[in-house]
Amino acid sequence: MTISMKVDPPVYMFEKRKVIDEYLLKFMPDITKYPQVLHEAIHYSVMAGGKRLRPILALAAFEACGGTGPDIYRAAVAVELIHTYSLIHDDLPCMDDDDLRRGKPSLHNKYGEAIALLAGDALHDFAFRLTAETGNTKIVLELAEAIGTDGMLAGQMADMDAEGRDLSLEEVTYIHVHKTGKLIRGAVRIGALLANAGKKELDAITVYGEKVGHAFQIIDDILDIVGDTEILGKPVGSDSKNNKATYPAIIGLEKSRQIASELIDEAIDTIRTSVSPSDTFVDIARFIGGRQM
Ligand code: GRG
Repeated sequence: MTISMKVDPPVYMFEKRKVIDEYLLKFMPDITKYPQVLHEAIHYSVMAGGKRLRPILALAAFEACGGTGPDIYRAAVAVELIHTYSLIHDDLPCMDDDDLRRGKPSLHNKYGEAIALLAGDALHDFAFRLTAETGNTKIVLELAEAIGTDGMLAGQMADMDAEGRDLSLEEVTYIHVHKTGKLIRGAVRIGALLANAGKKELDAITVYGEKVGHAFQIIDDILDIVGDTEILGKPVGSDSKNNKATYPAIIGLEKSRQIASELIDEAIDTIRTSVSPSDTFVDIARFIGGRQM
């Protein structure tokens, strides 16, 4: 498989994205209630679009492990709310200072920095409330670990520490695996844990999440150079503007494409040999490998 080829999202992703959007609207706060402006800001960011990749992966893992019942929607929405929270804070002037997100002005541009900060905080609260409502403490812990100081926050901190320094590929990999990979890994594990997956399935799904999560960020680095701002909904060239160490900056575009492609193939192999014969995971991995958005 070549990952420079455009791969459209599989039908599964279109269908589940619609379902996730419905549940997002259902579980988010009432926009007419005080503090309206904060609730509006939350809706603005969450409903601005987005691929809904992480909640879709949580659903796919749940289904592949034979899960049933509605709790998965609370868990999947929680993961998307945390993801949106990370995007809002990542765009702030004190972080990447990006003006565009999901094709619209980033939240602090529209509502100001203070509201953007509080909207992120509120999304964190809503996310943990939703996971707690499932009564499954394993997934509450999984989410906390995915974003904590050994998860996404560690990646963001390492990313900030790296500014103005030349990094090794190993150091960039640490950033990618933590900043982006841990939430994707957490998403599939949350789906599997909620479905009471056995050890063999959970281990395979974990490896799948790690590999597609890592590939996802390498492709993000590539798209920051060769992507299209309109399709991506965020500015290209942000990494070089912010002097970020990326895979292409260290090893070039071709080698970066090759490593991402290998990670996708490995993720597919893992899932084919260890989890039920669903093609959903394979299709999603291929989409990640060939994504233009
Ligand atoms: C939320 C715990 C927590 C901390 C905030 C700012 C920060 C600390 C972390 C930044 C994490 C971050 C923004 C990583 C980048 C991940 C990434 C490649 C995002 C783009 O994801 P897509 O393409 O976006 O799935 P859409 O818009 O489609 O949802």
